[in-house]
Amino acid sequence: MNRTTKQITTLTGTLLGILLAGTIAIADDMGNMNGMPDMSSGMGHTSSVPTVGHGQGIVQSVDQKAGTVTITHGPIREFGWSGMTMTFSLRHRSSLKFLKKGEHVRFDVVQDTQGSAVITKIHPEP
Ligand SMILES: [Cu+2]
Repeated sequence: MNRTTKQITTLTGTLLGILLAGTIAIADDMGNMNGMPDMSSGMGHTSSVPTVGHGQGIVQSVDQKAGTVTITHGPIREFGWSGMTMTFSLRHRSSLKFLKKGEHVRFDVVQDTQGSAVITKIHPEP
């Protein structure tokens, strides 16, 4: 083995080392990403508590632009909420056009990951 070959071999070894280090770093990143399903399964665990609340109340206002409805609602047992007036987002904005001020409604509500209340179903009380 002459000197030049030896240098090349050393260089190749170094490059291989860098590549391997890079591969390990990527593997680490993926390990972190794999942590995300763990987090969501953690959230799934908390869903043993009912995740859908059932409410009824009176529409105070509808904001078509914001896609929200403000409702004075009674207690929502599933979340331990007492009655109050609050603004909800609607999962299906199209439901907004059926709502008007003063209307009595029943609705299903969930909490998104930020803890905001989102109505998934809403209909006038018969
Ligand atoms: Cu409320």
